Amino acid sequence: MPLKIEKIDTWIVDIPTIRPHVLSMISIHSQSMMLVRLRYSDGSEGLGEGTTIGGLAYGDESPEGMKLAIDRYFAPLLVEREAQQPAVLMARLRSHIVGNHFATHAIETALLDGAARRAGLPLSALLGGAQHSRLPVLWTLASGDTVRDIEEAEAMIAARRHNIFKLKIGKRALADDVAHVAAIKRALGDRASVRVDVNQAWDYLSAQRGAEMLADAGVDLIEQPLPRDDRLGMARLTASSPIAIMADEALRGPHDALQFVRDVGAHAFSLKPAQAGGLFAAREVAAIAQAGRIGLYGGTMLEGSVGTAASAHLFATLPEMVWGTELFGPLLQTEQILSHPLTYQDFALEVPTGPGLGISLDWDKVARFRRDGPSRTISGPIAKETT
Ligand code: MUC
Ligand code: MG
Repeated sequence: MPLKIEKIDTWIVDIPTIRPHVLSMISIHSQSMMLVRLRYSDGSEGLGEGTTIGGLAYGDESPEGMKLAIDRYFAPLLVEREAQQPAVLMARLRSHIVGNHFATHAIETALLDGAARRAGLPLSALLGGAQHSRLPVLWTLASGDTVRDIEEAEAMIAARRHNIFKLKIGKRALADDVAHVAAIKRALGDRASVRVDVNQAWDYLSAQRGAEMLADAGVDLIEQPLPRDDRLGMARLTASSPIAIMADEALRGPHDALQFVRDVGAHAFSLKPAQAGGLFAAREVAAIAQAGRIGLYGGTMLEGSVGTAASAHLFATLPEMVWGTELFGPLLQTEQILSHPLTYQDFALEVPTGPGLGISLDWDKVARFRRDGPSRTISGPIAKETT
């Protein structure tokens, strides 16, 4: 009997954050994750996640849009199809669907999770094999308040959870932002690396001034200072900045990565599987970065446990993440929706080792945080909604 996908379920879960998370374009108080589950004809399953930040404030896909795209357009292309080879199904999707990188990533993760679980292997094994069992993880200080941020950083260092911090800036005047960052760096000194993420908020002049001022304050890196389409500005800034410049929002897959290596330049790439269009597309971005001698950093869209585990499996297969990772999404949420939470200790995330993503959802928690009823795909009604 050929293996088939029988059914695809999608849900949105909304989980509150432990405190407001203030970015230049939006402040969030809860995180919304679109979860997808594939059910196969042999009874096996695969899980995936599509998550962004602040609805449509960060990128051009929302959790609601991803759910709709999968229910209405992806599912009919997959259900009842022979499903032994994920690559064949992904090629089918790509020939019918343009863009939709986050939804595509969620489905690809679920296909790979399913295949790896059936093979009894961790997902990293399907991606070539893990070279690392632990990944260094930074923490983002983004309460919007300097004193609170310093207290938070001190608590993280004391608990040996994080000693690299990223500060979200770009919302306030440049001088105020720099004063905030400098106060935090002064308080932490050599005990921590401090970086900033501007999330595209500056113009070129502010970025040029900002880079000088932040270098004087002891900051190590500036992430996406300019609008994502300002390639000329990024090129000039990379050439002149006294500290490292990282591309994030500007990287929407291998073609952007190639252009950066060829024409623009950056000192570092934030590798985000969802932004790239999937784990394999992100691996191509990583390969291009490596060929272009650009340092890698494991980025996040503040995914929950499923998406974070997927990224961890990919990042574990890469030779070196020079700038570490920011796979802390589940810790920003009040609860992890897993039977056994991901392990963070000694400044690192332990890469799950069980079959597939190496995690299992706690269905009671999923039910508690689910926004609406389950979707119904063309294969018929769902027998039991929460299992
Ligand atoms: C981003 O732009 O990098 C990652 C960490 C965080 O606090 O926000 C995200 C998005
Ligand atoms: Mg960023």
